[in-house]
Amino acid sequence: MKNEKILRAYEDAREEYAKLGVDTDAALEKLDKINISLHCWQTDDVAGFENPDAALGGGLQTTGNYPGKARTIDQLKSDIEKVMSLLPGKQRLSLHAIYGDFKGKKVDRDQIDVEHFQGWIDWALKLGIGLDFNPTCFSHPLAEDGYTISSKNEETRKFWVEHNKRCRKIGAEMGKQLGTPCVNNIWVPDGSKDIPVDRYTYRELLMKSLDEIFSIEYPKEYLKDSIECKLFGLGSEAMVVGSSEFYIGYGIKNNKLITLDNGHFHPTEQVADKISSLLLYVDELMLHMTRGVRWDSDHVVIYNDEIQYIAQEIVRCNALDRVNVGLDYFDASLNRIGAYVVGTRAAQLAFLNALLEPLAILKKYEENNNYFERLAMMEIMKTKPLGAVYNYYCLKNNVAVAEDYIAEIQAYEKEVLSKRQ
Ligand code: RNT
Ligand code: ZN
Repeated sequence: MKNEKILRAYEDAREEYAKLGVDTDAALEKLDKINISLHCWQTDDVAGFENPDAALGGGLQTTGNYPGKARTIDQLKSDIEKVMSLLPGKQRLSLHAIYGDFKGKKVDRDQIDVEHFQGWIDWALKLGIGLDFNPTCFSHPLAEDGYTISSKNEETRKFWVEHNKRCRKIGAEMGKQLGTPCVNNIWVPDGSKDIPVDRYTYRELLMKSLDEIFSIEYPKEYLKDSIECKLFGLGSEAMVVGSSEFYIGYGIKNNKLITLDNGHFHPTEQVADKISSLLLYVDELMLHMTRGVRWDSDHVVIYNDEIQYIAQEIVRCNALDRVNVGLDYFDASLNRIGAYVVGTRAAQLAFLNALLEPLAILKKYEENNNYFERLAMMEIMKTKPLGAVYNYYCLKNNVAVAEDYIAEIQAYEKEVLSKRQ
């Protein structure tokens, strides 16, 4: 797209929004502060570097066999750098514990330490980005029976507690060295395929393990602890130990961040509606933005209603500084760089859309019971020139505008991805 055209379109858009009392420049400034955390695991279908050919466990499933996935740390770094070069604004990277630099040695999960992630920290420092972290409580022989930190086998439970403790230590070190707190997000697959009779003991064990894991305190400027619930997974259809009620209870009692993955609820449940309630009880939230198609399928995020409602709710609650935004999906059936760029841009669009809402007008309508007017204005906003504002944001950030990024990704595929074995 021609630069003058983009600028002209932006000028028109700015005027149009200004008529409704909305300042587009201010909205872009706020958007710029949302550093979306890119999940490293879309680069390689959640394989990691312990053994890239190991089977994915924990009820997670990638489908597809698109060529070019990252098989080494250098490839992953190169892919993420490419992704970031195609995105306006600044991002973070969220690593899973299996993505350490193990130098070809077998380092079991209860043995990992900062040294295995120092290379990542150095790289992040060079790029000027923050890192987030995730214990990997799946794809491991000791997770095969479906239970990790809620296991009734004491040895197994202890193993996973140790893994989680080490992850917090690593996360805190990332936060310390990088000068931006690392969100360490705990998600465990623990659950039962068929109807259990003793849910209570498993949940009691989960609570006990979390207490042990969190027994060491780290400064908030280094580490933020987050816990992620799930309704069901493949092989845990009848019960997930870490349910929504469990983690909301635990999170409120212990002031932990609650992670809301919008693929982890009943399909008709609106995750957006949970935000205002949780924000009254915990300091911060973490988002795993994803797209479930009929189930928790983790399709690439698109600019759909669900994502828009979530972003709107956060902005309407004036809580941008209390919500850590991350992505979580893994589609192996398409160019993985493209998957990141499409998904991250969709999330950015959702936040921009939310920031361009004429909130003062809408609130006034609501307070005066002008419900037709409120509904009409929300409908009218749907066809406002949001794209023109986002294009301008891309131009300002020197990244490909609109469809121009498609060709850039195709070129990277030709030059880099297609040459990988
Ligand atoms: C699984 C959770 C979890 C994982 C990642 C890989 O259902 O969403 O966040 O996707 O840890
Ligand atoms: Zn998730």
